[in-house]
Amino acid sequence: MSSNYRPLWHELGMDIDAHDSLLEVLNQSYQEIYLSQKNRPETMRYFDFVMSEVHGLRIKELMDEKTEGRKIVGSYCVFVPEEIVLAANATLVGLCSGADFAMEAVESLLPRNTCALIKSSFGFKLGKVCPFLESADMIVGENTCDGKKKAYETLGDLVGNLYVMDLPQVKSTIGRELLKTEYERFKTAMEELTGVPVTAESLQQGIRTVNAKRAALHRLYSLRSAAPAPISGLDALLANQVAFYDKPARFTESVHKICDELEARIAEGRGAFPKGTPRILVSGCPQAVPNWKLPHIVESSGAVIVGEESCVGERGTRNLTDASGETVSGMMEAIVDRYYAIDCALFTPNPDRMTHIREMIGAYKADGVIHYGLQFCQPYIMESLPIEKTLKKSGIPTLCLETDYSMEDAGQLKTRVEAFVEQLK
Ligand code: BJ8
Repeated sequence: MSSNYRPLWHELGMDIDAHDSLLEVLNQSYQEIYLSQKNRPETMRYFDFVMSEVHGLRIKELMDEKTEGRKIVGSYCVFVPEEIVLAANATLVGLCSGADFAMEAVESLLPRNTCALIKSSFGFKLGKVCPFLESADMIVGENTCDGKKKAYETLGDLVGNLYVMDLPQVKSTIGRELLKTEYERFKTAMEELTGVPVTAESLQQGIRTVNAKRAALHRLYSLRSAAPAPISGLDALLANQVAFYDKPARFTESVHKICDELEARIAEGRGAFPKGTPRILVSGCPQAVPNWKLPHIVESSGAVIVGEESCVGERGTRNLTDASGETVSGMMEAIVDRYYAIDCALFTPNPDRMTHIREMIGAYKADGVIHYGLQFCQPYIMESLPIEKTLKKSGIPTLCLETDYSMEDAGQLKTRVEAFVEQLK
């Protein structure tokens, strides 16, 4: 990463030394995990470039957008509708929450037994090391799990521009009504932030842009059903992660380029791993940049990941929004329908998630499932128990893992994953 961007980081009020040390760790782990992979598609080079410029060129682009009068909106959850953000002439970026930082300071504000994802979002703020967070004109939090809900009360004091969106917990007529009301309120908040009214034309364009991005990812997912798998789970996860902060149109084009290459690989019978490598579906908590711990362990233990049932994966992207509406209210209904279908474990009950896991096992010819739970994440860990029971009853090997962002348990996890992979062979 070039240090040419130091003046920019200064301008954003970041802690340059702390940021340097974070980047060093990030670069090192990217080198070790990503650049050491064999049989990578050539087209992944674009994503290597994006990663090397994640706090550089991309931030420069966002700052240029701000100079031109566009607003930047940061979010922590896939319930924040990008279509509305784009329609109001703003840019949505996902906020970093995939690495531990400033943990001592974090634990003076949050209980120790808070999940790593929430702690990470606090650590990046307290350490002043996330240029996305620092450049955002509005940060959107959402009332999902209890941890996030209560943590936003404290985060609000730290960031000053936090907007909290309420979300339903039960899928019912009242639940849908609540989501609709909240999305209307969010649309108004976006219009106030940017001074740009959402029109039928801009909303339709927003829907089309986001649909195109998701459709490109769908194409990528479907190619992973080939045997041998043409791309590693690590690389596919990276594409899912980059989707949260790259320019939508450029991202879409880059994913299609990977897909073109993967189609050629499939035609030649070439894979990222040899034929017969056990195929694993990962299901559970989101894996945000730079959390590559589990896929690295799995793919260095003789297996390949063929799908992610996760918000950084298919839970976040699988549905498109109906773009056929002609009025703002008609398209807002379509947006509500699209997001209301997300099967996050915050919902009770949440049967759609089990159905989706089964569909993915079939579609990607998975030999087994690893349930990935972040320590102290009650919603996903609670759901992992019935999921494990149901899958095992159907004869699908399942391994439930609970971990955090530290590497302390890496050896122990690797032993368990290796034993699981042996079982699949
Ligand atoms: S839609 S999964 S992105 S809420 S890991 S903070 S649940 S204790 S991240 Fe999520 Fe939106 Fe749902 Fe997706 Fe809480 Fe669990 Fe931590 Fe979590």
